[in-house]
Amino acid sequence: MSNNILVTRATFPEVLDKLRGQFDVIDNQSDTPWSQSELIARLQGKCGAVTHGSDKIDAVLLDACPDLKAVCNVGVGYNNIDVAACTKRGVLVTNTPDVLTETTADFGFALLMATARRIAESDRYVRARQWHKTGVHDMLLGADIHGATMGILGMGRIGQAIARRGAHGFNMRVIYHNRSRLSADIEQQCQAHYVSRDELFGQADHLIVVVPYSASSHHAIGHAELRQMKRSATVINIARGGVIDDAALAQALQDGTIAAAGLDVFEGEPNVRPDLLDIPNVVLTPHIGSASMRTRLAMALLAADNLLAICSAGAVDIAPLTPVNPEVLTHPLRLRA
Ligand code: 8YV
Repeated sequence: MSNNILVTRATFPEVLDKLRGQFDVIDNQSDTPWSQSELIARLQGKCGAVTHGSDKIDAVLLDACPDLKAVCNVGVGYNNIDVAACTKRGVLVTNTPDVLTETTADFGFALLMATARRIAESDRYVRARQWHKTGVHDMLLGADIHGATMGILGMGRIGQAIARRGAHGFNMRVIYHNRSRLSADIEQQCQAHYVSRDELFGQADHLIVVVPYSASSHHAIGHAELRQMKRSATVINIARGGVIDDAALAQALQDGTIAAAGLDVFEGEPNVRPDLLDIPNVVLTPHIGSASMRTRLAMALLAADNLLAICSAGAVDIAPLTPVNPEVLTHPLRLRA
């Protein structure tokens, strides 16, 4: 096995130091985006890669990079990777769950509060020197968080962490919809009640979307779902662009179908629909859900540790910490030699 690896985006010095202890590393500290063909060219002769959401790892790339054995993504989501194609070719995929759960839940809550209480709009108002009279009784009125009904679409680790914040910190009624219902124990810990999709959209005062992106969650929220919601409702997307139909959302915000939205992720990011940029009742952030100093470092170190576990010279047990397709391990003949 070669001892060469690729780190596709800029990362922390301590992550590179750790990797350089074992591998010959090609990095991208200038953070220049690479096209698919540039990525393929740079992956030649590499046994592993630390990848990011912006890297598309598909069958074409895998076939063009026969030495590649491990794809260690920095992120809990991995919809940039064709996992089935990796598994078929014996390529291990890893992600970075757990280390970002609480940080991302904090952010989801922050975005909810900023949206419902119109904080970004208020900031723009003050900066625009429009605040001329104090004590105006109906200035920038928003919606309460405490005591409201929080709807969560997608009840994985991050959804559960948001539910705990809502139920225990803000006395919210928490309802959720998920592919599968949680155990009674976890429902109890989160104080969360399972409801149908229709009930979720119909009852939520604040809807938080935390469902992973896949073909089946594409446009899970579009015109029809938005029309089911209360006119006073807010919608928060910290999952992935494409789970919400952004065009339908923009229209719903403009015509008052819902009250407000907070978006950290977008279809086609970093490009944002121009109409969203001009709508006042939407808070926009540039995909920073996991972006605390400590968590981004922990994510990158976990990706590095996964790569070390898989590709280290002389590794006896190939045991990545957080594999996405561990079935590759149980078919050692399929693991690329
Ligand atoms: C990004 C995320 O991956 O974990 C995920 O799935 O979406 C984020 O944390 C982050 O931008 C790291 O590059």
